[in-house]
Amino acid sequence: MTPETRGRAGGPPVAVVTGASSGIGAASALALAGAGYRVVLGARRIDLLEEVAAACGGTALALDVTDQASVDAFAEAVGPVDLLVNNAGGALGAEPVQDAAVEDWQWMYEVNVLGTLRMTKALLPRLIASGDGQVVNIGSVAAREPYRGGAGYNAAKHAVAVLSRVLRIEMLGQPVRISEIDPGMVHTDFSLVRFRGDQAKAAAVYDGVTPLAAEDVADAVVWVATRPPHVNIDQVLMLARDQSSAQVIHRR
Ligand code: 8X3
Repeated sequence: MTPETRGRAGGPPVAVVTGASSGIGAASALALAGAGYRVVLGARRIDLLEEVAAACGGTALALDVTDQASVDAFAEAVGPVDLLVNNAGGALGAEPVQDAAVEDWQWMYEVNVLGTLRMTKALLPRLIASGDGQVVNIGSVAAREPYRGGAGYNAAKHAVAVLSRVLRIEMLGQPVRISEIDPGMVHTDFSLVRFRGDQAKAAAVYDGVTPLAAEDVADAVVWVATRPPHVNIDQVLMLARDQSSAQVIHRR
């Protein structure tokens, strides 16, 4: 079923994408617009966000998922929603547990876990009311396997995965689907953020590897979103051909 045959009478279905100013969020907003959705884009960097929104004919709204007042204002401005893509997230630091900064873990928990919770709580009644609602949570291979230096991000993404799976149980009997897409290495500014702007460290992550592109993950978002209403794609693990698990990577 295509999005054109879904949504409310008289208009296309509405997709909300968080973290939509760059990377997987921006690519997903563009791809969903191409698939017939009206897209509402949320992110903190409003200048960048407006450029992406213009490119996909969508609406840009300032959003900081770590701030309840910002989430409330965003939700107030959105209107009806059919699809929520919880993409805002990220990693900070790759230190061993012994050297981990508690503040880094707090930020990762806020943006990945509580951000997903805040957005889901704010929009779930409208997703139910749509008659065919969906939540797509962008997770990570880090939600599946622990890796050296990954504890904070592993913990946060494991928590997002658990949230997805519990919500899946709780939504049984409601017209809402819950999906989790877990990418491995994707070439975005993910590593630049993780390594606090250190270009050399960020580049080394992708050394000799062809990682996934943000558009590859966006493809999966569209595919998951456009299955017929009775089909729930629960989990998608997607890795580059050069990567077989979090730490098993072929480098040329
Ligand atoms: C990003 C994948 O392996 O760098 O979500 O944590 S990884």
